[in-house]
Order: sequence, then structure tokens, then C-alpha cells
Amino acid sequence: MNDLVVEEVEAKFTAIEKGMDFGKGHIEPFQLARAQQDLAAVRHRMDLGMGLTVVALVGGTGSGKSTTFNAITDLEFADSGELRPTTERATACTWGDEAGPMLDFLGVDQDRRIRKASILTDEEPEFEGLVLLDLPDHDSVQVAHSVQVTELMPLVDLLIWVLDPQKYADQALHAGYLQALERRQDSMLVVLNQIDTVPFEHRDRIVADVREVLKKDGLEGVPVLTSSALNMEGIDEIKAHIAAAVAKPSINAVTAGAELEAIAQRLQRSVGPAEAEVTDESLRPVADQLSRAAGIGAVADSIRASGESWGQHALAKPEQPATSTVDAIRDGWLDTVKKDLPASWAKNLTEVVSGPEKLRRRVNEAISSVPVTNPTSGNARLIMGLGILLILAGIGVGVAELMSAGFPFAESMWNWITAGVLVLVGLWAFFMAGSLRKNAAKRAADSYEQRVDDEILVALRENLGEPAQAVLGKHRSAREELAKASE
Ligand SMILES: Nc1nc2c(ncn2[C@@H]2O[C@H](COP(=O)(O)OP(=O)(O)OP(=O)(O)O)[C@@H](O)[C@H]2O)c(=O)[nH]1
Ligand SMILES: [Mg+2]
Repeated sequence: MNDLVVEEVEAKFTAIEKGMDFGKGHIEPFQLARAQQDLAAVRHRMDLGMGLTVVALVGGTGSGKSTTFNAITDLEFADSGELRPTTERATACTWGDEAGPMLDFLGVDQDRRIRKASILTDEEPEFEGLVLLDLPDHDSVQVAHSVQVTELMPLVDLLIWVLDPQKYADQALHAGYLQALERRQDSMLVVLNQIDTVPFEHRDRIVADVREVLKKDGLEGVPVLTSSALNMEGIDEIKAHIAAAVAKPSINAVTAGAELEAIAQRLQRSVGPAEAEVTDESLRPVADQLSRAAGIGAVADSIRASGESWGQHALAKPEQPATSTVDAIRDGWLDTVKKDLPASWAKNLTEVVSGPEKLRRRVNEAISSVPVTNPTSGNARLIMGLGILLILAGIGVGVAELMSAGFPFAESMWNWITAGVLVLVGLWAFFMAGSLRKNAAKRAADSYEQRVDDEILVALRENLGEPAQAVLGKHRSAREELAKASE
């Protein structure tokens, strides 16, 4: 058992379910039906118990399977004896975990099940989750409710082949098991039992013979042990192999994981490799295009130009962009946003964003929500008025001085200086006012452009960006969930 693998399989299953949910409507009905069916099958497999390790004793009648079973379990639950065949119904011993569904599925009768951990305290943690099966001899026994090779093979973590040294040559490995386990040699173990009946000097030769038989069957890698179940010899070594199988992730969990990966990979055809990022940054170029189409630049220029004189200036008005222009700008944007999406997602995206007509209306509303007005330059006018007054006052002082010539020189000089200063300050104020007016116009023009840009951006966000993001977000989630399950 390996908790991590079990968790991974559960996570994959959840990811596929989520992926299918996010991708709802974008998975072909045939693909969807197939995925649902496959998922149900995997769920069934998972529910049998992914933390269980199934170990089965198989072999010809009288080889000592039941005796080995009893030796391993340290119980006398399996029938062993002289009468052939002895075992007519499969027998199971389980350690720890609930193995009911698994045993139901395999067809082990209720009265042929025993739970080790419930009898003794859990003193064999290395066997936690073990399901040990003693099977009837397949060649000679035809029992209705027997564990079937086809059901057992996909679930068995270790198949222990118990051979009788007197008959090992005729006890050819069962073809059904062999085919099923051909690619899983590490899931097999051959035990030459009743080794006590073989004289010492012959044992090596027999083991060599068995290896030869295995080699001919293409099973070179399968370990061969010897045992005497009756005398409890070689049992610890068998138990060590079982413990090693228990320590590994169960074939059931590994298979479930692989099946889920395959399902996820098939579903990945319904999503693209990535999705475009829709942010304000990506909408800004679109806003700029629309702003150009509406002649916002020209309007701003006319506001700027109004700063050149004091009179009321006729300001340019923004134009309504042509439908075809908005259409083209919208299409161009959609193309870049859709580029990585499969057809169904792309179609959905086109449907959820505002159509060209609505977009045009919204953009026009945005543009006209910003008033085009002559820049106010209240302070500039005041300063200019002040300047003129000062100039006039200076001129006044000068004229008075000219008219009353003859005053003492010193006094006259102060009056001329006063007149000069007044005129100079007045002129300075006059020019200051001019530049204030220009600056005010420039600021007004810049702010107009900025505000229109912002308003267009808001309209684009509401009509294109946000609806697109909803579709792209779902696509991203579907893609990410399926990716999680497929690796
Ligand atoms: N000498 C000796 N006899 C054994 C050994 N293991 C089993 N036997 C005997 O062999 C006979 C058959 O053993 P079982 O365990 O019933 O054999 P089985 O493989 O379960 O047989 P089936 O249930 O008919 O398929 C019994 O009489 C056992 O006592 C062993 O290691 N040495
Ligand atoms: Mg038996």
C-alpha cells in the first residue's frame, strides 16, 4: 500500500471531474459519453480498495497451497488434506483494511473470509491491507463461485505459484495466468513446496529444472523459492516477498491512475494549449484605435489651439467611428484572443462579447460622456486685466509728470521710476497671463484625451474584456485540471 499513490489517484479523479465541469459544452458528446463511462469504471475499480494488496496462491491440486496459506496466516482456516481436490471454494484472509467490496467482486463467499487483524491485534503492520487468497486448482475443479482468472489478474499484486516437486513438470503454468502476467514478471513468485520430500542432493537440480521451464515460458525474471509448508520452512522468505508487495503501490491504484491519465489525455483534445491574457494592457491598443477612429486627437488639438488667443474658439467635435471600422477593430482583437482556443471555445467567446453594433453604441456613449469645452482660464484673465491696469497706471504717472514739468529733479526722477516699474510689471503680468492661458489649454486638451481614453477602456472592459475573461478563465481551469490528471 502506498498512501501517496492513493491520494494522487483520488486527486486525478477529482481533477478530471472538475475539468469536465469547466469544459461543459465544449467536449464533444461522444467524447463526453466515453469519458463518463470510463470514469464510472475507474470509480468502481477505486472503490474496490486502492490500499489493498492482493496476493493469490495458485497451482495444481495437492501442491500445498492451502497448507502454505495456513502457514502464512498462522491460522487453520484453509482446508488442506489428502482428499483431492481439497479446496473447492476460494478462501481469503485479510489484514486491516476493509476488503469487503474487493472480495465480493472476486467472488469469495462470506463464510470463506477471515480477518486477521480482527482476531489478533495488529501485530503485522507490514501486512496492513493484505488480501491473501487460497484458490482451488483451476485445472481440475470447476466450481460455480470460484475466483475467475479474468477478474483476478487485473487486481493481483503478487501471484504465488505453488509447485509440487514430484509433478512440477506436468503442472505447466496455467496459460490464462501466464498470458495475463507476461508483462508483469515482478508480480510473480514460484514456490517449490514439499521440498522436504526431495533428497538434499536432488534439490538444486530440481530448482534448476524449474528455472529452465520458466525460461522457456519467457519468465526468466521470476524468483524461485523452496519451502516446506508443513514444516514451516521457507515461509519467512515467502512472507518477505509478500511484505515487499504490500509496500509497493497496489496494481489496482497504479492501474486506476493510468486509466485516469488516459481519460484526461483524451479529454485534453477539447482544450487548447493556452489562452490569451486579457488585461487592461491588452485592451489599451484597441482603445487607441477607436480613439483615432473617433478623431479624438483632432479634438484635443483644437482645445490646445484655443490657448493661442483670448477669443472663443470653435472646437472640433469627436466623430462616430464607422460601423465597419469598429467591426474590423473588434474582429482583429477577437482573432488575437481566440488564437489558442479550439473551435467550440472560440465560438463561445465570440458569442459572449458584445456585437459590433452594441460595441459601437457603447464606445460612442463613452466618447460623448466627456464634454468638449473651451478651457477655462479665469486666473489668466484676472492677471491680464491687472497687467493692463498696471501699464495704464504707469502711462498715467508718466503723462502727469510730463504735464507738470518743472518739479524739482529728485522728485521727478522718483515719479519716472514709479511709472517705469508699473509699466514693466504690467507687461510681465500681461505675458504671464498669455502663457497661463496656453498652459491651461494644453492641460485641458491632455485631460480630455486621457478621460476619453479611460471611458473607452471602461466600455471595452465591460463589453469585450470581462465577458471574454469569463470564457478564457473557464478554459484555463479546464485545461489546468485536465493537465493535472494527465501526468
Ligand atoms: N511433506 C509435505 N507435505 C505437504 C507440504 N505441504 C502440504 N503438504 C501436504 O500436501 C497435501 C495437500 O496439501 P494442500 O495444502 O491441501 O494442497 P492444495 O494445493 O491446497 O490442494 P487443492 O486444494 O486440492 O488444490 C496435504 O496432505 C498436506 O499436508 C509440505 O511442505 N511437505
Ligand atoms: Mg487447497
